[in-house]
Amino acid sequence: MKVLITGVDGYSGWPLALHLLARGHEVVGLDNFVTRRRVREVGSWSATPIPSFPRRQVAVREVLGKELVFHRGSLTDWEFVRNVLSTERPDAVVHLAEQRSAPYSMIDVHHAVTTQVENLTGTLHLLYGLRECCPGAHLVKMGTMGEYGTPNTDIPEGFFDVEFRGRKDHLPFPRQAGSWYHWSKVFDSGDVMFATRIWGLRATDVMQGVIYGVRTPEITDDRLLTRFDFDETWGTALNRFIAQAVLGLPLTPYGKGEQKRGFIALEDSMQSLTIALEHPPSPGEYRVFNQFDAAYSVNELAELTARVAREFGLNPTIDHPPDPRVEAEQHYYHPLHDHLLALGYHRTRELEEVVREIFHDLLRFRRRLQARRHVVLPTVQWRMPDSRPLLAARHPTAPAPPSENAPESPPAGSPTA
Ligand code: USQ
Repeated sequence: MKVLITGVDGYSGWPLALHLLARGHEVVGLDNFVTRRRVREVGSWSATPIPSFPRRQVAVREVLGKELVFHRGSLTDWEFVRNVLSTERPDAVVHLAEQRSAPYSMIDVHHAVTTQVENLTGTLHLLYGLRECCPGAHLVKMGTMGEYGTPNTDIPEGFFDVEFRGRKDHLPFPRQAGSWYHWSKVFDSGDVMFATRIWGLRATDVMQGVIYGVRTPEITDDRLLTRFDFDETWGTALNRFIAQAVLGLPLTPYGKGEQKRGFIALEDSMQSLTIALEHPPSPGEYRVFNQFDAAYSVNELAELTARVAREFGLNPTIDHPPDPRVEAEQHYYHPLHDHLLALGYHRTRELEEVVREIFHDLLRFRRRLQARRHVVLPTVQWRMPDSRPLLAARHPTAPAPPSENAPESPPAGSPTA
């Protein structure tokens, strides 16, 4: 099968290209390298050294003996999208080319607007491009488990049966995203679902949990490594905890640290996406996969990281800085994830062994972490600077609003929710 990967230079786009090539698929990649530029914008870099894309292509040729065709450009450019799709006519498109950082989208109005305009424009261009050039192609769209938020009920895979005032229906499960970034994915989901309905396109919307790990079986040479971000904006909590341990900094589960998320190893994420590709939906079908293996709280991640760190002679402490995000710090979390299992998916990697593997790699690149240690602590705030009354009104569990005589702002550093 011929697969177009948008965002092929990214954290999961790159190992997916290697994996599909190794399985004998034809792979075409597309990217505009904006993640590399934006990581530089926040003063950081990947802990793993990432070669330029032409060098990556040479490495693929030399190590895997395969050709990776590449188009440089942005999905926000309609002519570029139409040109790539009409030239390549792929059987499937895996759409990973989106601004993927929640904190980046929360920096200010410009970052919020850029995130939503870019993400939604890219998806709409792809949908129109598919309609015009290859309507039979299967779109595998990277969404996020964060679209659902943390409701006090189980979370189905996309849809659920509902009965209201005596009438029943099968409807999309409510979305309650937690950042402008996560909301962009919600809007994307609506657009993809609508396009399947009106044009008969076929699509899989992948509600991806947090991915962890730097290695897949195809990454047998350092030139094939994928990126590893650890700064406050681009690094996920687990990446940051491991980097903090290597740097001798305290680990930072925010607030109470009982925020739970679904997780999947990089290698198993590749397996899931491949299963989705090799079992396409029917024309007109919009299906949703909740793609994760197990849920962990950030406290559990911090404790596991500290335990594995000790095997490497490191002895990190665990700190609990105030949560810079507006999110439930303690909540029920039970999403379902049966659709992939029904297609033969099985977990192959355990969290602890992968954390150990990451330590092995990061210790080799310790100097690169040290050179950027100043970007690890959180600075991006979700809430208004003076937001206690607003939060208290919306969240019954938030501290009571200050009395009229109290100072307008809480003292610096005090928890606010
Ligand atoms: N967190 C900490 N300490 C830190 C960093 C984060 O406690 O130092 C907490 C956050 O407050 C949050 C949780 O860890 O409660 C997860 O945050 P994260 O930065 O690891 O991940 P998130 O912002 O949710 O986004 C990541 C990817 C995103 C993907 C998403 C999947 O960056 O692209 O869509 O995971 S999911 O979380 O399922 O929505």
